[in-house]
Amino acid sequence: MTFDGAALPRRALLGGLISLGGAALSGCSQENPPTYGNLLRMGDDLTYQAHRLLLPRRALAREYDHADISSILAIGTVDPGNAKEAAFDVDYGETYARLRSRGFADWGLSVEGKVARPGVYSLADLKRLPQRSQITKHTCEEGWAAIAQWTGTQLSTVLAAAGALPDARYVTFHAYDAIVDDIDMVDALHPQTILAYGMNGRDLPVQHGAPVRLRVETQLGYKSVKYLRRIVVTDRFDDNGKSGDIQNGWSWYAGI
Ligand SMILES: Nc1nc2c(c(=O)[nH]1)N[C@H]1C(S)=C(S)[C@@H](COP(=O)(O)O)O[C@H]1N2
Ligand SMILES: [Mo]
Repeated sequence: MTFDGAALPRRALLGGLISLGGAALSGCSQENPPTYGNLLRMGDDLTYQAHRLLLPRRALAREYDHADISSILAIGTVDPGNAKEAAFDVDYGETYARLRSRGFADWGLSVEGKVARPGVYSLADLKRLPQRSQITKHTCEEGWAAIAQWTGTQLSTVLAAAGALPDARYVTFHAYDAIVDDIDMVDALHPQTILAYGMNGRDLPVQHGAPVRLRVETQLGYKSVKYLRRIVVTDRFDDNGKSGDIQNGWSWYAGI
């Protein structure tokens, strides 16, 4: 058999290699999550090490057929322009409401930080880049899962267009509610990590993150940040304070 990591589902790989896990992990601790050493986040360590050591970096999350598409709940913020939302931000919320009232025609995604060509990408700019559609299962940490089709452009394409520098290690996503989250370069460059502007064949609806959200198919649902406003490429880990995973009691690495 030819071993093509990209064609093998992550679950099969993890299942098949699990017996190797103990031996491999005890000998190799060079790959630690950035939360390593934080006693409250020790759960990150084993999952991150297992995934980074055992999975080929491009192993794909399972993709489904159209017939498998199910109705998907909207969780967390469902309208960043509504002041009653838990994570409402006055300035960004008002800006979001204004952008939405104009059909997001003047929305733009700022790409900044460790990039040679920082800039702002309009929806039209993103739609001009090569498109990828994927039917995947969204798994929420609250215990539900649903299958949907997501259409967008690979984050790797945008990072290449912006000229991500060699010392880039993390990508941070800022949303129109107060949410901030980040992923490392392995997940950022994964072929199924996309900036999605379409869902089930239509424009991405407001409750699911309009106009553009992140889809990280290799991690639990909360890493797929909705309502994107700004992306920052960095060379060092930031816990993102009150807006980030750790102070909200979530694992930073939520690989599945
Ligand atoms: N900006 C932002 N992104 C977010 C959230 C949020 O509240 N705000 N909720 C997260 C959680 S917990 C989940 S499960 C998914 C839900 O996506 P959906 O609303 O499209 O189902 O979005 C994630 N991304
Ligand atoms: Mo979630």
